[in-house]
Amino acid sequence: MAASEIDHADWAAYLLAGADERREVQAITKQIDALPIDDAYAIQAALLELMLGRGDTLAGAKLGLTSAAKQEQMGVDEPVYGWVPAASVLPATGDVALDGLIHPRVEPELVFRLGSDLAGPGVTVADVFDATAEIVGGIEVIDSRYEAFSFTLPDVIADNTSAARVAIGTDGIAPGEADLTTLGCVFEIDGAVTGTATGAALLGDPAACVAMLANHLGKHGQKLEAGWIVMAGAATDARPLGVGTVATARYSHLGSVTVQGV
Ligand code: 0L1
Ligand code: MG
Repeated sequence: MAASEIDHADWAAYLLAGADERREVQAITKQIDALPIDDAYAIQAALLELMLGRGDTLAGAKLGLTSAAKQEQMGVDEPVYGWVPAASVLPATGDVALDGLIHPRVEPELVFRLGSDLAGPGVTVADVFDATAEIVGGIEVIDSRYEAFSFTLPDVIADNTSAARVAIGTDGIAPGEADLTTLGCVFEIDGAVTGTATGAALLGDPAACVAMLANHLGKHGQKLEAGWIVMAGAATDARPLGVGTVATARYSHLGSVTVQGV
């Protein structure tokens, strides 16, 4: 199939069926000649439309692949963004039911909760601070719908950047209360440290990641909205979440977030 003939709604339904039926699907790029990035985001938008059409609402947006650790783990070299459905948001501590997921992994996230809209172009780090009500820690559960968690950049964009669940911490700080570039995270699986990082691992500054997303969305007439959460991306690589696995992200200034696979 040539790129110009890509049916975005069809591919979105293909990915959603994989998620619904809890089965891996073949990467789109293994089935067509080329998947341009714009088409990949169009599939992602169609996927979101399907989810919202079922009664879900939008809780926010996410960045992915904003750290060297994640880019190296997944073999891709640029950041991506996706959407956070409200049904995917979990409390700071608790169980993650694995019976609805395919091959989940967990990763720590810095999360911005917006108090006012952020509309690009021209959004700066100072604007992000002005628009942010609080910054909290989180753990994202990612779950690629693709076979063996393996994909190219356009594939993962189409698949809403592997978004599946996110547990959001409660010990937030106001912007400016701590230096986000030196804010630390220790990520543990079953009590063993698997990764450590500071906010600077996220393209130098987590707030700059959020500004980048607002500016990118602004080019397409979209904005980050008041009340949304915006995930800046993982600073460490992601780890498998199995039944009984306990994942804890301990943040300086932001308390801890713990999830357990059940
Ligand atoms: O949130 C993320 O970093 C996901 C980006 C997509 C790559 C992946 O599935 O790890
Ligand atoms: Mg993530």
